[in-house]
Amino acid sequence: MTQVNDCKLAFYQANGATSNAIQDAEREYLIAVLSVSQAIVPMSNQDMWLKLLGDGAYPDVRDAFWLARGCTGADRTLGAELVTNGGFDSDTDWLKSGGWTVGNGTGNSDGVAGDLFQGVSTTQNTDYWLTVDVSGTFQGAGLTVTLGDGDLFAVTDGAKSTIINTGGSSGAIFFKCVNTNEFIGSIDNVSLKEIL
Ligand SMILES: [Ca+2]
Repeated sequence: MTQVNDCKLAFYQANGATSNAIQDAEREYLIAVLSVSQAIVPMSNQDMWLKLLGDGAYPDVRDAFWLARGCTGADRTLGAELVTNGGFDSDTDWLKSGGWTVGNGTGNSDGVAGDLFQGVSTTQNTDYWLTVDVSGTFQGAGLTVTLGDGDLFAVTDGAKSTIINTGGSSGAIFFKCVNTNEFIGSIDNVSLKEIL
């Protein structure tokens, strides 16, 4: 049994996947939000599954973990906010390509392939705590996020928090609809802080 901050590894299975598609993880983990001394009660929430991606279509993907329910940044020591206008209060600060727009207080993708991004002051090979609210429909790789040239995450609906690493580059944070209609929806309340 492995403790991860306030969570436990509660369940593990190899899912018999036959491809390295990003939505088809080769190994899956379930993290239960309880202390070590408590019994483990797995929750029937897809967000609790941690999917370890293979080295197929996304060879630079390492461990893509979405932690939900209780695994928040509150138990971490975090640096200053690095994202400007993470609430999309105005159509400023974010750069857009393809079908991305900023309006109605959110960043919005109409499904045309492209990126929503901004430069952030980060350090190479460093972990950051990313949170974002996501709402929309997903196909293929769905909405993906990158920081520098490091981790790439597939994002699904809901309020998301995760560790993201810059890899060998410092620089921008990207929200991507890589191919047509992979993400149609909106994001809001983007936050990125260094894990100190
Ligand atoms: Ca907003």
